[in-house]
This record gives sequence, C-alpha cells and structure tokens, in this order.
Amino acid sequence: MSESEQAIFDRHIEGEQKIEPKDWMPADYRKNLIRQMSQHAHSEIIGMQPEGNWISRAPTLKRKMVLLAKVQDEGGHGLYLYSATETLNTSRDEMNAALHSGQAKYASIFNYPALSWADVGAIGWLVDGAAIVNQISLQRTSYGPYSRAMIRICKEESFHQRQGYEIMVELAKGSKEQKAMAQDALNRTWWPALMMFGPHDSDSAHSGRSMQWKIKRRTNDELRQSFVDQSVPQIEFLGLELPDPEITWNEQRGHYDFGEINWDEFKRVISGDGPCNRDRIRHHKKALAQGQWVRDALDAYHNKKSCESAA
Ligand code: FAQ
Repeated sequence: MSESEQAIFDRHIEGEQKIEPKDWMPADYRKNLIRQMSQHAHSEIIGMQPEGNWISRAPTLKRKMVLLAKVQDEGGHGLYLYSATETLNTSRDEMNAALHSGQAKYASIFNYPALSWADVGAIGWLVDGAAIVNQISLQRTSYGPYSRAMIRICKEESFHQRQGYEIMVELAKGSKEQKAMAQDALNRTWWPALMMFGPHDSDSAHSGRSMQWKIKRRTNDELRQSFVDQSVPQIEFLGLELPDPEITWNEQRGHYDFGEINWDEFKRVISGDGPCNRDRIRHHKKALAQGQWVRDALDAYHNKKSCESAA
C-alpha cells in the first residue's frame, strides 16, 4: 500500500524536511501559513511609514542615505514575503483586500507614531531587534520559501538593528537634551516592542498548531524573554534608565524578570484602534491607488510582448 499524502507530509515535518509549494499539504497548514506570512509581509510594508516620515528630516546627509536604504530594504522584505506567500495560491490583490478590510493584521508596533529623531534609533535597535529574534527562529520554519526568505531578511535586519543602536549611542553620549530624547524614545518604544511577540502562550490561538507543524519554532513567551535578556545589557551600556522598574535579574531562572504588558492596550491596537491605525491604512490605500498606472503599464507591456511572440 502506498503511503498517504498526509503520512508523507507528517514524515517530512518530523524529519525536518522542508515543505515545498508543489507538495501536498493539509488545508489548515496552508491557511495558517497564508495568515502568518501575509501579515508578516504587511508588517514590512506598513512598517515603512513611521521611519519613512523621517527621511526628509534626517539630521545629516549620511543619516538620510542610511535611513533611505533601510526603508527601501523593508520594502524589499515585503516583496520577498508576498512572493513567498503567492506560492501558496493566493494573490497580491487578495492579500491587500484582506489588509484593507481589517481581516489581515500587521505588527501592532507600527500603529505608534515616530515623534522624534531618537525614535528612528529606537525603531532600528528595538523593533528590528525584536523582529530578528523572531525571524532567526523562522529560518527553521517548515515551509521552504518562507524559510529561505528569512535568511536574507535576517542579514539585512541585523544592519538595521546596528544602525538604530548607533543612533542611540550617539544620542546617549551627546548633550543632556539628546540623552533625554533617547530615554524618551526608549520608554515609549519598549512596551510596544514587547507586544510584537504576541499574547502569552496560554492565550495564543495559533501557537499550538503552528509549533506542531513547525511553522513557528519558538513560542511567543520564549521569544519575548530572549529579547528582554539581550536588550537589558544594551540599555545599561547606553547609560539609560530601564524603561520598566520591575526588570530584575533572576538568578534561579537565569533570565531577567519584567513587568506585565498592558494587554488591554495590545487588544485595542490589534483590533484597529491604536494611535495611527487609520492613518496607516489610509496611506497604504492611497499609495496603492497612485501606483496603479505602473501596474497597468506592466500589464500592457506584457500583453504586447505575448502578442508579438504569438505572431
Ligand atoms: N501585532 O495566536 P497568536 C518587522 C495577532 S517584521 C498584530 O499568538 P501567532 C521588520 C495574531 O496575528 C514584524 N497582531 O498569533 C521591520 C493573531 O491574529 P489573527 C512582523 C498580532 O501568529 C522593522 C492573534 O493576535 N513580524 O518588524 C500581534 O501564532 C522596522 C493571536 O495571536 C512577523 O510578523 C502583534 N504584535 O503569533 C519592518 C513575524 N501579535 O491572525 C519595518 C511573523 C499577535 O488570528 C520597520 N509572525 N497578533 O487575526 C509571527 O511570528 C507570529 O505571527 C506572531 C504572532 C509571533 C507575531
């Protein structure tokens, strides 16, 4: 008797073999991947907005060039991730429609405004830093195209993280006002950065199945703990105050303890009612509409070439 499709899939998952686009996969595995990957792609694209807003106001030409390149990289990450998601039989139009209707989410952090230049430093350091902690684990995700996209994305994100930290180092050793700006950006970014890892494992709707299918390789709470453990010494090196008075080293656990996230705020922001949710989606819709002529021109060119080759 030949092995069933389900048995082959299970064997591949068990044996750490990647699932590829043409392989049979359970409908729920496909659905869950489309959900997570499209949300990841949307996060990269919507995530261009808070920093993009600072390109024209960067303090020096060097900083402007670096920020421009960084924001452009995020656009590239969105494209790899949309392409990887399309291999699961969904289209860019469907993904955008889900984003606009609110059915698909994107990382809650991007619904907070970037108020000062120090926020650009804090975003690179903490937001890209949190993204890397998660994405390193996703390099081992079971879906081949997602896993391969993560390898390049992680390399680029690590430059983003360092450029952000470098901005913070400069500000922290600068004037009293600059140091205060760095502290303010850290205080405002810290909690939303912790929220990037999602609800506690006990409240996470998808973690059980995603861990079983090896879509996720580490749980929300494990990732969040790693992020806190790596960030506290970095805050200390900057000479800034800890943004949470409950952060203390726990000798027994070998990890830092930290305070509780405001989960009401988290729920509000992921359900569309954060400080910038409406602006972010309005801007996305506008940019998509303004780029329609480029897509029309590409279609017309493609049709012309197909007619020519048919003739
Ligand atoms: N924000 O059952 P779980 C970046 C939703 S990349 C919004 O625990 P899951 C680079 C979740 O979707 C950052 N929604 O979900 C950059 C679900 O809702 P649904 C993006 C959140 O999937 C830097 C519900 O709550 N990275 O920043 C959030 O198992 C600078 C229940 O949650 C990724 O997307 C949240 N924070 O675990 C770009 C990584 N947390 O779908 C520009 C890939 C949870 O049922 C500038 N994604 N939700 O409607 C993941 O690893 C996972 O999807 C988690 C959530 C860990 C985010």
